[in-house]
This record gives sequence, structure tokens and C-alpha cells, in this order.
Amino acid sequence: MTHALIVIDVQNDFCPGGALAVPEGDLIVPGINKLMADADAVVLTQDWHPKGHSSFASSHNGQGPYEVIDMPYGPQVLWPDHCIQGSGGAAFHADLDVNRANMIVRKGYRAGIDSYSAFFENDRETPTGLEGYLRTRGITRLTMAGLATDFCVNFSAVDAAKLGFEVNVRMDLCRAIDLDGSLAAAQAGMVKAGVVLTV
Ligand code: VGL
Ligand code: ZN
Repeated sequence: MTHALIVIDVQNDFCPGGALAVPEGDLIVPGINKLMADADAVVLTQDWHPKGHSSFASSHNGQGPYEVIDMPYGPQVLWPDHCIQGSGGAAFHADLDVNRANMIVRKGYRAGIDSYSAFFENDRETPTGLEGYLRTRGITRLTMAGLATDFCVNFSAVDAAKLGFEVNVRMDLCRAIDLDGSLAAAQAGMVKAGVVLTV
């Protein structure tokens, strides 16, 4: 059985001091680096938005961050501007061992659609290509860690389980945004999808 570590969005904007800082987001970096040694493949994901992205509150008149709007593909939380392509905020945390990465998947690069999951954009059907990469490498088992537990980790883990991968989320190496109970909902949804949560 071939095993990949999927490191979700360990980027400066999701760490303390960043534009969409996740509390303690930086604390998970050393533990994630250690996990890389046990993996046959290491994949990093990188949230990668153009300026004026439709998931930014600043792109919608009269709307503020963390409000929810209806997009053609469904409800969308509006975020502070973050992870702008090529910016320091979009860069990986300086201590993340990026040299170990075999593959970097960028997502959220289309102006009109967000992408929480490493597998599908928020229309839930446009693929990122990660599934093909993993399958052609014969990978069946995934360990996931990163930011944020309740958004990009959650969507990635549930999609992976639905696609038939065996998925373990290292909750101890994830941190959450936690909007209106989103962390509890994410945990329940991951368990329901068959994801194993390691606390
Ligand atoms: C994320 C909100 C917006 C994440 C990305 O990485 O969980 N959350 N963009
Ligand atoms: Zn984003």
C-alpha cells in the first residue's frame, strides 16, 4: 500500500500575523516536517488566488468578511483578502520543509470560484488533478494535516474518502478557523465519510 502525506495550505496568511490567521497555525509545522519522513509521496497544497478573487469580501459591495453569499455554485463564505498569487502571504511557512515535496497543488486560482478541497473546486465537480496524480502513482492511503481543519482540510479529507482513498487526518497537526460551530460540523462530517481522525 502506497502512502502519501497531503499538507494543506501551510501558508503565511493562515499563520499568526497573516491576513486570515488561524490561531496556532504555525505550531503544527515541526510535526508536519517529521511526518514527511514516513511518506512515499509528499504533496503540498497552496491556496493561490488572483487579486479581486470572488471569495474576498472586498470584491462584494457592502459585504464584510465571514458573511455568506450565494454564488452560482452554492453558498460561499467571504474572506479577508488572502493568499494572493506571488505574495509573501501565499508563500509557504518559512520552516515548512518544502524541499521534501514531490508535488505542489495550487487551488483557488480561478477568479469566479473558490476551492477549499485539494481535489475539487467549490462547484464540487471541477477537478484539480490531484486524484489523477495519486492514482497514477499507485497511492491508496493518505495522511492529511494543515490549515484550516474546518475548511480546506475538511473538504479535502471528505472528498478523498468519497473517492475511495483510506484517509487519516492528524487533528493534532491541524488548526481551525471555527466559525459558528464549523469545527464540530467538520469533525462530524469527516467521521461520517469514513475519515479516521487522530487526535
Ligand atoms: C482556506 C478559507 C479560505 C483554508 C482557504 O485553507 O482552509 N480557508 N481559503
Ligand atoms: Zn482561500
